[in-house]
Amino acid sequence: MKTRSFTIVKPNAVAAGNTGRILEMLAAAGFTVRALKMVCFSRNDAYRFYADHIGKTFFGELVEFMTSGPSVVAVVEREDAVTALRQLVGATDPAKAAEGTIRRLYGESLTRNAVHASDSDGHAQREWSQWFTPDEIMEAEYHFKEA
Ligand code: 3AN
Repeated sequence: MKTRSFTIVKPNAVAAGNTGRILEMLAAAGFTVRALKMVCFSRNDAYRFYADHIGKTFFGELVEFMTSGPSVVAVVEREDAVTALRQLVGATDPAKAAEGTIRRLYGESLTRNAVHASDSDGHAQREWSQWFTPDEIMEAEYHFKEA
């Protein structure tokens, strides 16, 4: 069944000019983009998005990084989207990520690991809802109408 996941091209990958290459990898892996935009995480956004990590040793560094420049957020769709996206993205630590994964190619460190991929259907929905209203997510049935 086709499902959706949520991804972020993080500030290091955007700043390095890798957004296009990462979107190309998503398309090549069979993902359809349903919503896409460039955003700047505020500290409040970062605290909300990473609420589960508040208090961890790396949290301060994570907030500094995520607020350091623009990110690109997207809702993507495919068969078994959450699992397929996690596979394409690779392990959290780019040094341990499999050959050919996005983090292996474009990640620099545990924190500056180039992309985010939701870890469950429930989290995916919660995460994209932080950035997109239902109206901003294009449906498969959507057709452009004559003015
Ligand atoms: P993933 O994004 O692979 O699901 P999470 O959810 O465990 O990883 O962590 C969220 C984010 O926090 C990671 N994408 C990474 O940027 C950062 N992070 C996780 N673990 C560490 C760590 N040990 N040191 C520094 N940053 C970390």
